[in-house]
Amino acid sequence: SLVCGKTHPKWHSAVSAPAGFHSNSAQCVSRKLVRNGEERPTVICIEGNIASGKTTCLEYFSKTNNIEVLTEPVAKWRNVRGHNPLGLMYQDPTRWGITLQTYVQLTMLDRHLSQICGPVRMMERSIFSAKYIFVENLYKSGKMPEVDFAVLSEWFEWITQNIALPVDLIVYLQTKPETCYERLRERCREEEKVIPMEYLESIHQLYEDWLIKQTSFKVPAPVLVISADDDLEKMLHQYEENKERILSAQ
Ligand code: D5M
Repeated sequence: SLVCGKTHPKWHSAVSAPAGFHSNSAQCVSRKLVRNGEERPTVICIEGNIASGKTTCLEYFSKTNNIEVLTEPVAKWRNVRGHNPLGLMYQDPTRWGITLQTYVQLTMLDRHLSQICGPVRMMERSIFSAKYIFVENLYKSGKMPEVDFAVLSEWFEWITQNIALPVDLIVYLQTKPETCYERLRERCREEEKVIPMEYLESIHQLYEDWLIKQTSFKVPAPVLVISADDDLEKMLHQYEENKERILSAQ
């Protein structure tokens, strides 16, 4: 079982690639870590502000062999048994923030623990940014009652202290909030029409404090920063240039 009392399970390193994969190309050379006889992939989390271009990055890497790409479960956040907690949170964050964040935490945990499908796993965001960026933002901006924040924090601490959620590399797509604002307008998602520039600025600042200054919360893995304000073509070029570095994350 993945739950193992108060301590993290111990991972034992081994050298070969997981069964079914060849270890002779850069994409495949990942550590094989064994816990209770199980293997685990190298885990890379793509982080960045709303509409920072994470999807483009994930699409690029999804074309590479042996990479399992896990997108954010946004569809679930927009429809849980006919309800739309994402939309509700944007309409009335004080009332519905805890509802969305409880569900985000569950669905992100599910992503982290989902069945292994290859030697490298690339995830869109993580349970860590959900808490350190989005929950923190709701609370700090006075939109989440203290009791809601306390309950979510207890859940988060229990999860991260009792369940191993290994991350080997964080790729931070660093953007100007203005760039995200433009991209957000372009993608035109109904719920997001109410997002003001200040919201993107707060999220940006929280990301910078966490991943660049590293002054706010524990950073679970080394950070690779990619400047992501450029247009699509230039971004694809940057991913190409950084590909080997990203995929050899250990
Ligand atoms: O984010 C997709 C949408 O989901 C966007 O409206 C931001 C929102 N989002 C993502 N994570 C959270 C959490 N944890 N709380 C509240 N809202 C969240 P995108 O950045 O486009 O992937």
